[in-house]
Amino acid sequence: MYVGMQGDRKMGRARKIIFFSLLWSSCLALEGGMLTPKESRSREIKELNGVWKFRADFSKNRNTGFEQRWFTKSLSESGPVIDMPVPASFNDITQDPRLRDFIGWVWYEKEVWVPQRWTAVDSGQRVVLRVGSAHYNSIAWVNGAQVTQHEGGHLPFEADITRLVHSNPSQPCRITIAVNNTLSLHTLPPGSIQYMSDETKYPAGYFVQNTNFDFFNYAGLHRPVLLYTTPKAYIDDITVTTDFADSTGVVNYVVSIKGSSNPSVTVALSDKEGSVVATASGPAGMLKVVDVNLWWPYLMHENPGYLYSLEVHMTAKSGSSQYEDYYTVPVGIRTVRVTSHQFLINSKPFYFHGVNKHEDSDIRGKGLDWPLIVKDFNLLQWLGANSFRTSHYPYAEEILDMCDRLGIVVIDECPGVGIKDIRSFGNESLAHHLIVMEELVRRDKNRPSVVMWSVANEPNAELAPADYYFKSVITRTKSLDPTRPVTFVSNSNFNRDKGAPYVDVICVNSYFSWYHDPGHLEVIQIQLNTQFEDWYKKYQKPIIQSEYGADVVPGLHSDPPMMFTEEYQKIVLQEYHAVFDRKRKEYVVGELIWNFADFMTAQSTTRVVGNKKGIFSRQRQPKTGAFILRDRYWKLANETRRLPLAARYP
Ligand code: GCB
Repeated sequence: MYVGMQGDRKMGRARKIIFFSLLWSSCLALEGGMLTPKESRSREIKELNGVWKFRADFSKNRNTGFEQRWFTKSLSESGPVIDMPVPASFNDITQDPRLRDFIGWVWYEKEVWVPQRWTAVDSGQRVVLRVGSAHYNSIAWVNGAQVTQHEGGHLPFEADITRLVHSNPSQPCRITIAVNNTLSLHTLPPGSIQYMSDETKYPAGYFVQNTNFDFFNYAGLHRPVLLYTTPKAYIDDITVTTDFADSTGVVNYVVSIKGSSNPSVTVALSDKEGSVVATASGPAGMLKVVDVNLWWPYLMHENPGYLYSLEVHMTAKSGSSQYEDYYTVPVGIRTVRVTSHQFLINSKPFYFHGVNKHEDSDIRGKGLDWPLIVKDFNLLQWLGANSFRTSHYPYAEEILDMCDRLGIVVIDECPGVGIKDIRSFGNESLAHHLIVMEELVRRDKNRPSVVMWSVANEPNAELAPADYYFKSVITRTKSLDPTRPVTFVSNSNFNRDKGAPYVDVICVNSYFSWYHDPGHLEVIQIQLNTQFEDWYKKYQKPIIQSEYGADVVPGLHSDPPMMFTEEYQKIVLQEYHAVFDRKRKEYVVGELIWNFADFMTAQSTTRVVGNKKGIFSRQRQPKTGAFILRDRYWKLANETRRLPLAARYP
C-alpha cells in the first residue's frame, strides 16, 4: 500500500496526477507498421537531435504544465528553461540532484523549420514525426495540437503531422514533448510510488519510486527524434521471412500499402555487390536465390552477417496524382530451430558465447551514443563474443542494424523486468505486455540477428497467476512471429516455475558464491551441475546460462580471493566455465556473462556507485575477467569453426 493513501487530500491529488497517464490502457491491436525511417528516392529525413529547451515540472502535483497548458506557447514563456541534449537521459546532465532523481513530467521543446518542398499543399508528401524512444509515458504536440501519446520506454512511436505543418508554413514548427518516468504496478517494467507521510521523518508530500530492477531508471528522450516524409500513398510495412534448401535461398515477403486502394508493387533483391538476384511483383510473394549466401553469426563463418537488400517499389494513382515510394530492407537469409538439446542456426548447432548488456553511459545515461555503440561492438569482437541479450529492454534500432551487419546474434528482450508483485499479473498488466510484444515484433521482425524473443527477466514465476500470464504472452508472441523461439529468463525453482512449460529454451540466471553462499567459491560447481540437471530432467529443452558473474571494484586484489576483487571474479568465471564445458556437450547451448560493462543503478547498500559485475568498467576498460572470457570465447569459436590460429585475435 502507498503511504499517505488516506487523509491528505493534496497528496491524493498529486498521486492521481502522477498516475493519470498510466491509466491509458493499450488494449487495441496496433495500427500499421513501424519501418525504420530511411532515406530513399522518395523519402527524406530531418533529424531534430541537438539541444532542446527543457523544463521539469517541480510543482507538488507535477501537473502545472498541464494546468497552465505549457504546450500552447513557447516553453520559455512558461518559466525558466534549461538546455537539454537529445538524445540523452536528463538525469546526469546538470548538477541538480533534484533533477537526477526526478519523478514526474518533464517538458521538451524544439522549433524547427520544415522545408518548403514538404509543406506545399500539392507536394504529395506526408510528414511524420518519429520518436525513437521516450521513457516512459509521453505526449507530443505540434504547434499546440496534440498529435500522439505513447506508453512505454524503449520502442518508437510516430504521428502523421502533415496537416499541421501545411497549415502554417511561414512559421517554424514548434514540437513539444512531455515525458513522465513514473512506473506503476501495470507498467513494463513495473514499479510503485511510495508516499512517506510521517512528517517527523520526511518533508511534506515526500514520495519515492520503488522498482524491482537494479539499473538506474534513466528517463527522457533517449533516441533520435526526427521528421521524415513519405508520398501520400506509401509503403507502410514489410514483413520478410527466409528459408533455404541446399544452395537455394527463399525470401517470402508481404508489403502493406496505405493511402491507395490499387497500388502496384514490385520488389527486387540485390546481393552485396548490388546485382539483382531475384525480382517479383505483387504485395506478397516468394523470391528464390540460387547459390545463396546465408546469414551466419560472427565467428561461425568467414563471411558473417551477409545481407541482401530488398528494394520495394510502389506506384499508385489517386485521382489525377501519381505516387511512387521506395523502401529498402536488409535481408539476411537464415533459419532458426530448436531441438530438445540444440539451438540450430542454418541447421548447424549454435552455441551462444556472449554477454548481457545495458544501454548505459556516463553523462548520457540511456541516450543513444554513437561513440559508445561503435566502441562496444569493437569490444565484443575483441572478446570473441558472438551474441548478446538486450537485457532488460529493447535496444536502439541503430544497435540492431550493427548486429545484422556484423553477425552478432541477439536475444531480443522486452522491458518485462521485475514483474514480482501479484498485482502485476492482472489483466491490465497482461494487456499492456501483449501490446509491448506486438510493438517489439513489429519493429524487429525482419532482423536476421534476432533469433529469439525474451518476454521477461526474473519474474515471480512461482505465483499462481504466472501460468496464465506467461502462457498468454508466449502464445501471443509465437502467433505474431511463428519463425522464432520464445523464452523468458528465470531465477525460479525449476519445479515451481509456472512459465517454463511454455518456453522453447530454458534461460536460467544464477549467482552461486555471490547472492547464494557469498564467498564460497568451492560450492559453484556442485550447485551449477545440480541446476542444469534439474532443469533438463524436467523439461528436456536446451538451456542457456543467461546470467552469472560477480562484482569487481576495478583494481581491488586479494589472494586468496575475496569478493569484489579481480581474483574473485576470475575464479567465479572459471568455476562456471568448468561446468559449462561438461554440459555443452549435452544440452547447454549458451553462456552470457552478467555483465558486459559496469552500469549505473539506484543507490543501495549492495551497489558501489553502480553495478560492478562488468568485465569492462563503465569507461570500457577491461578487468581481469575480460581476458579470461576473451581466451575462452576465441577457443570456443575455434572449436566450432576451426579458425586458423592467426585469426584468433582480430
Ligand atoms: C540479476 C538481474 C540483473 C541484475 C543482476 C545483479 O539477476 O537479472 O538485472 O543486475 O542480477 O547484478 O544483481
